[in-house]
Amino acid sequence: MRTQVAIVGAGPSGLLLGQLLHKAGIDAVIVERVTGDYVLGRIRAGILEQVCIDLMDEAGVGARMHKEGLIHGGIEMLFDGKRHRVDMNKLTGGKNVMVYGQTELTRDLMDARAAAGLTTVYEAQNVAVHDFDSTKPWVTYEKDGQQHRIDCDFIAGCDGFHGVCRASAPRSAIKEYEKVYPFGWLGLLSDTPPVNDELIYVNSPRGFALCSQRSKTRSRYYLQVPLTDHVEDWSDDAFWQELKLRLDEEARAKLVTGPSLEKSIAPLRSFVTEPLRFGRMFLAGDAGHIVPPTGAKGLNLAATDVKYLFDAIVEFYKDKSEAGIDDYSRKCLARIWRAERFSWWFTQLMHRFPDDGPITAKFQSAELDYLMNSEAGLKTIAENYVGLPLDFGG
Ligand code: FAS
Ligand code: PHB
Repeated sequence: MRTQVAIVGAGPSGLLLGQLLHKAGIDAVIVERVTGDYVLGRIRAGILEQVCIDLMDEAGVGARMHKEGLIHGGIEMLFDGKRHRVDMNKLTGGKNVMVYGQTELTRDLMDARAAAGLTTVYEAQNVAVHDFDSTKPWVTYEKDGQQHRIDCDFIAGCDGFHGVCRASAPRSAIKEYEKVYPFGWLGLLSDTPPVNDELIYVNSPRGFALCSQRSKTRSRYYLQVPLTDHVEDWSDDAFWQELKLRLDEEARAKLVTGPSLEKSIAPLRSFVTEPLRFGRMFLAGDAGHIVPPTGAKGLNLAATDVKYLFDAIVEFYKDKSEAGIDDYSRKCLARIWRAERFSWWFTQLMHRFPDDGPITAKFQSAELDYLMNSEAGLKTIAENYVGLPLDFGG
């Protein structure tokens, strides 16, 4: 098989890139390790920044997102028993975020790809990438006992943190930065009305909690849990009891509990690969970086990588210029490190670290108190949470 761009991974990064390329008349094939249902079954991000919303519109798949997505102009912070609202819309001159689950965004992209009759090979086994340091890279995979080869001009490594593309880059050419956090997030999805109109980020003596949502009838909650915990250790009742202990009186009274539709524990890490380009192979999304989900940046960072890669590939074919692909890594990393820094800072501020003494909790209280009572403090949270402008810092 021959194509212009071979995309490894059919998560949001791969599907969004494939859809944008299709709209620009550039041919791409996606190879994915698991089934489409398995991809949809992974419950992940919930918050879209404007840059992600705009990209979905540019890809021509934004209709349901605009119909069902919920616009949020603020978030609430709960600490020392008191709630404070961060009015992001006012503090950023009118910017908002949208609540629209990654599952739904992925479904919209999958449906559009299928409707256009584009090739996505699911359950592709032993995917391998070859000769990406030449101008004639190729990808191989096995399916139904047959070995297949895809000759291409570019390989887009959209295969997530555990993918094959980053692992295939020469070790001498890659530098990896990593910080693993000493706790995880236990997430629960339920068909219950959200406890609050907007998200509530909680720093409680028992640990971090987050009250999020997917719609007016579907809620997503998270609890900070020790890394030694297993999801089977947590019954639904135990989850709801612990969440109540971390909330304030008002939220406790309003909380509607119900059976979990999904429950999982996600580890937290900060991770960045430098560079993101290896000849004709480009890493995008979680294949190149991971953030702790505290700042709701993971999916949104993936979207900006895809935008930069898409623009570079279009420029290559339309203008016969390699300027975009030569600048891809630098452009992505500038934005990635800013989001990594915010996600790390917000995680340090809102979680209880097992090795920290009681004084750290006092530092956190003092910092949160300062931030909530300072225009500059509120603004720094707001402008990072809604997403820094693409041209930030020039
Ligand atoms: P993905 O990991 O989503 O997709 C990569 C795809 O590549 C997968 O479908 C995988 O099956 C496939 N693949 C892997 N290896 C392959 C191979 N060798 N061959 C072919 N295909 C291969 N972000 C938030 O903003 N908020 C959250 O709450 C949040 N929660 C998360 C929870 C978990 C457990 C994880 C892992 C991530 C979470 N994230 C969250 C981040 C998440 O949303 C990612 O940013 C987003 O999925 C990135 O999308 P992709 O880059 O497409 O990577
Ligand atoms: C979610 O709804 O899954 C979500 C929202 C905000 C975050 C992380 C996850 O910071």
